[in-house]
Amino acid sequence: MRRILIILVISVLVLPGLFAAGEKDTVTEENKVQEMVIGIVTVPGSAQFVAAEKFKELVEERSNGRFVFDIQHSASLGSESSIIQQVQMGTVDVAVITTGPVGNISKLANALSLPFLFKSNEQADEILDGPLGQEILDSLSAFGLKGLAFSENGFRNLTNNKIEVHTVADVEGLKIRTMEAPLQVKIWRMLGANPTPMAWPINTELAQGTIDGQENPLWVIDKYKIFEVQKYMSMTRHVYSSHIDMMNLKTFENLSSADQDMFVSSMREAAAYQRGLNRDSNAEYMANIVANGMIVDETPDVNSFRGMVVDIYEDSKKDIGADFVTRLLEAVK
Ligand code: EAX
Repeated sequence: MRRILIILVISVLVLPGLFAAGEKDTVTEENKVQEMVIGIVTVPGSAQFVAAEKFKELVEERSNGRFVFDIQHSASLGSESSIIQQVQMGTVDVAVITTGPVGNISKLANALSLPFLFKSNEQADEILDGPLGQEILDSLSAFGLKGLAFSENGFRNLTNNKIEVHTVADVEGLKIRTMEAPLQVKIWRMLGANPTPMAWPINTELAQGTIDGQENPLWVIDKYKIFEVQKYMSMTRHVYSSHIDMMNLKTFENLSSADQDMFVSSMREAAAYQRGLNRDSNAEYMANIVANGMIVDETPDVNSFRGMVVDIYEDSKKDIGADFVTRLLEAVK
Protein backbone atom coordinates (compact mmCIF):
# COMPACT_ATOMS: atom_id res chain seq x y z
CA MET A 1 0.00 0.00 0.00
CA ARG A 2 2.76 2.39 1.06
CA ARG A 3 4.65 1.63 -2.19
CA ILE A 4 1.56 2.42 -4.27
CA LEU A 5 1.11 5.68 -2.36
CA ILE A 6 4.71 6.72 -3.04
CA ILE A 7 4.33 5.92 -6.74
CA LEU A 8 1.12 7.92 -6.83
CA VAL A 9 2.75 10.94 -5.18
CA ILE A 10 5.68 10.73 -7.61
CA SER A 11 3.37 10.49 -10.65
CA VAL A 12 1.24 13.41 -9.47
CA LEU A 13 3.97 15.79 -8.29
CA VAL A 14 7.21 14.96 -10.12
CA LEU A 15 6.41 13.61 -13.58
CA PRO A 16 4.45 16.62 -14.89
CA GLY A 17 7.44 18.81 -13.97
CA LEU A 18 9.78 16.54 -15.90
CA PHE A 19 7.55 16.55 -18.98
CA ALA A 20 7.24 20.33 -18.80
CA ALA A 21 11.02 20.63 -18.57
CA GLY A 22 11.34 18.17 -21.41
CA GLU A 23 8.77 20.09 -23.41
CA LYS A 24 10.59 23.39 -22.70
CA ASP A 25 13.86 21.99 -23.87
CA THR A 26 12.26 20.31 -26.86
CA VAL A 27 13.16 22.52 -29.87
CA THR A 28 9.97 23.31 -31.72
CA GLU A 29 9.29 25.53 -34.73
CA GLU A 30 8.06 28.08 -32.24
CA ASN A 31 11.17 28.26 -30.06
CA LYS A 32 13.85 27.20 -32.54
CA VAL A 33 16.62 29.88 -32.59
CA GLN A 34 17.95 30.61 -36.08
CA GLU A 35 21.45 32.14 -36.15
CA MET A 36 22.12 34.33 -39.17
CA VAL A 37 25.17 36.21 -40.47
CA ILE A 38 24.97 39.77 -41.79
CA GLY A 39 27.89 40.74 -44.04
CA ILE A 40 29.17 44.29 -44.63
CA VAL A 41 32.52 45.55 -45.96
CA THR A 42 32.74 48.63 -43.76
CA VAL A 43 33.62 49.30 -40.12
CA PRO A 44 31.46 49.66 -36.99
CA GLY A 45 29.74 53.04 -37.02
CA SER A 46 29.65 53.12 -40.82
CA ALA A 47 26.42 53.64 -42.79
CA GLN A 48 26.18 49.92 -43.62
CA PHE A 49 26.81 49.00 -39.97
CA VAL A 50 24.11 51.36 -38.67
CA ALA A 51 21.54 49.81 -41.04
CA ALA A 52 22.64 46.24 -40.22
CA GLU A 53 22.63 46.86 -36.47
CA LYS A 54 19.15 48.45 -36.48
CA PHE A 55 17.80 45.54 -38.53
CA LYS A 56 19.39 43.05 -36.11
CA GLU A 57 17.88 44.88 -33.13
CA LEU A 58 14.36 45.04 -34.64
CA VAL A 59 14.15 41.42 -35.78
CA GLU A 60 15.71 39.95 -32.62
CA GLU A 61 13.20 41.95 -30.57
CA ARG A 62 10.15 41.22 -32.73
CA SER A 63 10.97 37.52 -32.99
CA ASN A 64 11.56 37.21 -29.22
CA GLY A 65 15.01 35.91 -29.99
CA ARG A 66 13.93 33.26 -32.53
CA PHE A 67 16.39 34.98 -34.92
CA VAL A 68 19.82 36.13 -33.78
CA PHE A 69 22.32 37.91 -36.00
CA ASP A 70 26.10 38.14 -36.09
CA ILE A 71 27.38 41.19 -38.04
CA GLN A 72 30.59 40.31 -39.88
CA HIS A 73 32.20 43.71 -40.73
CA SER A 74 35.43 45.44 -41.81
CA ALA A 75 35.89 43.29 -44.94
CA SER A 76 36.32 40.19 -42.72
CA LEU A 77 34.24 38.38 -45.37
CA GLY A 78 36.14 39.99 -48.29
CA SER A 79 34.98 42.58 -50.83
CA GLU A 80 31.39 43.61 -51.48
CA SER A 81 31.39 41.57 -54.72
CA SER A 82 32.56 38.54 -52.76
CA ILE A 83 29.94 39.10 -50.04
CA ILE A 84 27.21 39.18 -52.71
CA GLN A 85 28.39 35.75 -53.92
CA GLN A 86 28.39 34.41 -50.36
CA VAL A 87 24.79 35.57 -49.92
CA GLN A 88 23.91 33.87 -53.22
CA MET A 89 25.49 30.65 -51.93
CA GLY A 90 23.76 31.03 -48.58
CA THR A 91 26.94 31.01 -46.47
CA VAL A 92 26.01 34.58 -45.55
CA ASP A 93 22.33 35.23 -44.89
CA VAL A 94 21.92 39.02 -45.10
CA ALA A 95 24.09 41.84 -46.47
CA VAL A 96 24.11 45.62 -46.86
CA ILE A 97 25.95 46.29 -50.10
CA THR A 98 26.74 49.53 -51.92
CA THR A 99 24.67 49.59 -55.11
CA GLY A 100 27.73 49.98 -57.41
CA PRO A 101 28.92 46.33 -57.25
CA VAL A 102 25.32 45.03 -57.31
CA GLY A 103 25.18 46.44 -60.86
CA ASN A 104 27.50 43.61 -61.89
CA ILE A 105 24.64 41.16 -61.43
CA SER A 106 21.44 43.19 -61.79
CA LYS A 107 21.42 45.45 -64.84
CA LEU A 108 18.56 47.44 -63.34
CA ALA A 109 20.63 48.22 -60.23
CA ASN A 110 23.19 49.80 -62.55
CA ALA A 111 20.65 52.55 -63.32
CA LEU A 112 21.24 53.93 -59.84
CA SER A 113 24.84 54.65 -60.77
CA LEU A 114 23.77 57.09 -63.50
CA PRO A 115 25.33 60.50 -62.75
CA PHE A 116 23.31 63.43 -61.45
CA LEU A 117 20.16 61.26 -61.45
CA PHE A 118 18.66 62.49 -58.19
CA LYS A 119 18.47 66.19 -57.33
CA SER A 120 17.95 65.59 -53.60
CA ASN A 121 17.72 63.01 -50.82
CA GLU A 122 13.96 63.40 -50.86
CA GLN A 123 13.76 62.60 -54.58
CA ALA A 124 15.97 59.57 -54.01
CA ASP A 125 13.60 58.37 -51.27
CA GLU A 126 10.58 58.91 -53.49
CA ILE A 127 12.05 56.76 -56.29
CA LEU A 128 13.77 54.09 -54.17
CA ASP A 129 10.75 53.58 -51.89
CA GLY A 130 8.43 53.58 -54.93
CA PRO A 131 7.58 51.13 -57.75
CA LEU A 132 10.85 51.76 -59.66
CA GLY A 133 12.88 50.97 -56.55
CA GLN A 134 10.77 47.86 -55.97
CA GLU A 135 11.43 46.77 -59.56
CA ILE A 136 15.18 46.97 -58.89
CA LEU A 137 14.83 45.01 -55.62
CA ASP A 138 12.69 42.38 -57.34
CA SER A 139 15.25 42.07 -60.16
CA LEU A 140 17.60 40.41 -57.69
CA SER A 141 15.41 37.31 -57.36
CA ALA A 142 16.70 36.04 -60.69
CA PHE A 143 20.15 35.86 -59.03
CA GLY A 144 19.12 34.00 -55.85
CA LEU A 145 18.81 37.17 -53.81
CA LYS A 146 15.90 38.83 -52.03
CA GLY A 147 16.10 42.64 -52.22
CA LEU A 148 14.64 43.99 -48.95
CA ALA A 149 15.26 47.76 -48.96
CA PHE A 150 17.62 50.63 -49.83
CA SER A 151 19.75 52.25 -47.15
CA GLU A 152 21.98 55.24 -47.82
CA ASN A 153 25.59 55.83 -48.62
CA GLY A 154 24.95 59.39 -49.76
CA PHE A 155 25.92 61.80 -52.53
CA ARG A 156 29.44 61.04 -53.69
CA ASN A 157 32.12 63.74 -53.90
CA LEU A 158 35.56 63.71 -55.49
CA THR A 159 38.76 63.84 -53.45
CA ASN A 160 42.34 63.85 -54.75
CA ASN A 161 45.90 64.68 -53.84
CA LYS A 162 47.03 66.48 -56.96
CA ILE A 163 44.87 69.49 -57.77
CA GLU A 164 41.96 71.63 -56.59
CA VAL A 165 39.12 70.46 -58.85
CA HIS A 166 36.72 73.28 -59.72
CA THR A 167 35.77 72.41 -63.30
CA VAL A 168 35.81 69.09 -65.18
CA ALA A 169 38.97 70.20 -66.99
CA ASP A 170 40.82 69.84 -63.67
CA VAL A 171 40.02 66.11 -63.65
CA GLU A 172 42.00 65.47 -66.83
CA GLY A 173 44.28 62.44 -66.40
CA LEU A 174 43.70 62.00 -62.65
CA LYS A 175 44.01 58.34 -61.58
CA ILE A 176 40.64 57.90 -59.86
CA ARG A 177 39.61 54.79 -57.95
CA THR A 178 36.03 53.76 -58.64
CA MET A 179 33.84 51.04 -57.19
CA GLU A 180 33.80 47.72 -59.03
CA ALA A 181 30.98 49.02 -61.22
CA PRO A 182 31.31 49.24 -65.03
CA LEU A 183 29.11 52.32 -65.25
CA GLN A 184 31.27 54.16 -62.69
CA VAL A 185 34.38 53.45 -64.76
CA LYS A 186 32.59 54.71 -67.87
CA ILE A 187 31.53 57.95 -66.14
CA TRP A 188 35.07 58.83 -65.02
CA ARG A 189 36.50 57.96 -68.41
CA MET A 190 33.94 60.35 -70.00
CA LEU A 191 35.00 63.01 -67.47
CA GLY A 192 38.60 62.70 -68.70
CA ALA A 193 40.02 60.85 -65.72
CA ASN A 194 41.94 57.58 -65.71
CA PRO A 195 39.58 55.33 -63.68
CA THR A 196 40.61 52.16 -61.82
CA PRO A 197 37.94 49.90 -60.26
CA MET A 198 39.06 48.61 -56.83
CA ALA A 199 37.39 46.89 -53.88
CA TRP A 200 36.97 48.88 -50.66
CA PRO A 201 38.85 49.94 -48.48
CA ILE A 202 41.61 51.84 -50.35
CA ASN A 203 43.49 53.92 -47.72
CA THR A 204 46.78 52.15 -48.44
CA GLU A 205 46.56 52.75 -52.18
CA LEU A 206 45.77 56.44 -51.55
CA ALA A 207 48.63 56.78 -49.05
CA GLN A 208 51.08 55.10 -51.46
CA GLY A 209 49.90 57.27 -54.36
CA THR A 210 48.94 54.24 -56.49
CA ILE A 211 45.86 56.30 -57.22
CA ASP A 212 45.46 60.11 -57.13
CA GLY A 213 41.90 60.21 -55.92
CA GLN A 214 38.58 58.59 -55.17
CA GLU A 215 34.95 59.55 -54.67
CA ASN A 216 32.65 58.85 -51.73
CA PRO A 217 30.04 60.41 -49.44
CA LEU A 218 31.02 62.64 -46.50
CA TRP A 219 30.63 59.89 -43.87
CA VAL A 220 33.27 57.78 -45.65
CA ILE A 221 35.72 60.71 -45.97
CA ASP A 222 35.33 61.31 -42.23
CA LYS A 223 35.00 57.76 -40.84
CA TYR A 224 37.89 56.41 -42.95
CA LYS A 225 40.01 59.55 -42.28
CA ILE A 226 40.46 60.07 -46.00
CA PHE A 227 41.60 63.62 -45.07
CA GLU A 228 44.84 62.03 -43.80
CA VAL A 229 45.69 60.71 -47.28
CA GLN A 230 43.95 63.25 -49.56
CA LYS A 231 44.38 67.07 -49.79
CA TYR A 232 41.40 68.25 -51.84
CA MET A 233 37.67 67.58 -51.95
CA SER A 234 35.16 68.91 -54.49
CA MET A 235 31.48 68.69 -53.61
CA THR A 236 30.57 67.25 -57.03
CA ARG A 237 27.60 65.24 -55.69
CA HIS A 238 27.89 63.39 -59.02
CA VAL A 239 26.03 60.22 -57.92
CA TYR A 240 23.51 59.51 -55.16
CA SER A 241 24.90 56.24 -53.75
CA SER A 242 22.61 53.81 -51.96
CA HIS A 243 23.02 50.37 -50.47
CA ILE A 244 20.87 47.41 -51.41
CA ASP A 245 19.91 45.52 -48.27
CA MET A 246 19.53 41.91 -49.37
CA MET A 247 19.32 38.35 -48.19
CA ASN A 248 19.59 34.83 -49.58
CA LEU A 249 16.35 34.15 -51.53
CA LYS A 250 15.93 30.53 -50.36
CA THR A 251 16.43 31.49 -46.72
CA PHE A 252 13.80 34.21 -47.19
CA GLU A 253 11.37 31.84 -48.92
CA ASN A 254 11.79 29.29 -46.12
CA LEU A 255 10.57 31.83 -43.59
CA SER A 256 6.90 31.82 -42.58
CA SER A 257 4.96 34.57 -44.37
CA ALA A 258 4.66 36.44 -41.05
CA ASP A 259 8.44 36.31 -40.64
CA GLN A 260 8.93 37.37 -44.26
CA ASP A 261 6.82 40.47 -43.57
CA MET A 262 8.78 41.10 -40.38
CA PHE A 263 12.14 40.88 -42.23
CA VAL A 264 11.00 43.24 -45.02
CA SER A 265 9.36 45.80 -42.71
CA SER A 266 12.27 45.70 -40.24
CA MET A 267 14.83 46.30 -42.98
CA ARG A 268 12.69 49.13 -44.41
CA GLU A 269 12.57 50.72 -40.95
CA ALA A 270 16.28 50.19 -40.40
CA ALA A 271 17.05 51.79 -43.77
CA ALA A 272 14.85 54.82 -43.04
CA TYR A 273 16.46 55.20 -39.62
CA GLN A 274 19.96 55.00 -41.13
CA ARG A 275 19.19 57.51 -43.89
CA GLY A 276 17.94 59.98 -41.33
CA LEU A 277 20.99 59.56 -39.13
CA ASN A 278 23.33 59.97 -42.10
CA ARG A 279 21.66 63.18 -43.22
CA ASP A 280 21.58 64.64 -39.73
CA SER A 281 25.31 63.91 -39.40
CA ASN A 282 26.58 65.37 -42.70
CA ALA A 283 27.30 68.81 -41.21
CA GLU A 284 29.34 67.20 -38.43
CA TYR A 285 31.27 65.09 -40.97
CA MET A 286 32.03 68.21 -43.05
CA ALA A 287 33.15 70.21 -40.00
CA ASN A 288 35.53 67.40 -39.01
CA ILE A 289 36.89 67.07 -42.55
CA VAL A 290 37.63 70.80 -42.75
CA ALA A 291 39.00 70.86 -39.20
CA ASN A 292 41.47 68.17 -40.30
CA GLY A 293 42.84 70.42 -43.01
CA MET A 294 41.16 69.20 -46.16
CA ILE A 295 40.75 71.96 -48.79
CA VAL A 296 37.09 71.79 -49.84
CA ASP A 297 35.51 73.34 -52.95
CA GLU A 298 31.85 73.52 -51.89
CA THR A 299 30.70 74.96 -55.24
CA PRO A 300 32.57 73.32 -58.11
CA ASP A 301 31.27 74.00 -61.62
CA VAL A 302 29.00 70.92 -61.67
CA ASN A 303 27.51 71.88 -65.04
CA SER A 304 30.93 71.38 -66.63
CA PHE A 305 30.77 67.79 -65.34
CA ARG A 306 27.16 67.30 -66.52
CA GLY A 307 28.13 68.45 -69.99
CA MET A 308 30.73 65.70 -70.33
CA VAL A 309 28.34 62.86 -69.42
CA VAL A 310 25.18 63.99 -71.20
CA ASP A 311 25.31 61.03 -73.63
CA ILE A 312 25.51 58.38 -70.93
CA TYR A 313 21.74 58.20 -70.36
CA GLU A 314 20.95 57.20 -73.95
CA ASP A 315 24.03 54.92 -74.02
CA SER A 316 22.97 53.15 -70.85
CA LYS A 317 19.66 52.12 -72.41
CA LYS A 318 21.52 49.37 -74.29
CA ASP A 319 22.98 47.80 -71.13
CA ILE A 320 20.26 48.52 -68.59
CA GLY A 321 17.18 48.38 -70.83
CA ALA A 322 15.53 51.25 -72.70
CA ASP A 323 12.11 50.83 -71.06
CA PHE A 324 13.37 51.05 -67.46
CA VAL A 325 15.82 53.90 -68.13
CA THR A 326 13.14 55.89 -69.96
CA ARG A 327 10.67 55.48 -67.09
CA LEU A 328 13.37 56.35 -64.52
CA LEU A 329 14.50 59.49 -66.35
CA GLU A 330 10.84 60.52 -66.71
CA ALA A 331 10.29 60.00 -62.97
CA VAL A 332 13.26 62.15 -61.93
CA LYS A 333 12.51 65.02 -64.32
O1 EAX B 1 30.38 52.43 -48.58
O2 EAX B 1 33.31 51.18 -52.27
C1 EAX B 1 32.90 52.30 -52.00
O3 EAX B 1 33.37 53.35 -52.42
C2 EAX B 1 31.76 52.39 -51.05
O4 EAX B 1 31.16 53.64 -51.12
C3 EAX B 1 32.34 52.10 -49.70
O5 EAX B 1 32.15 50.78 -49.50
C4 EAX B 1 31.72 52.76 -48.60
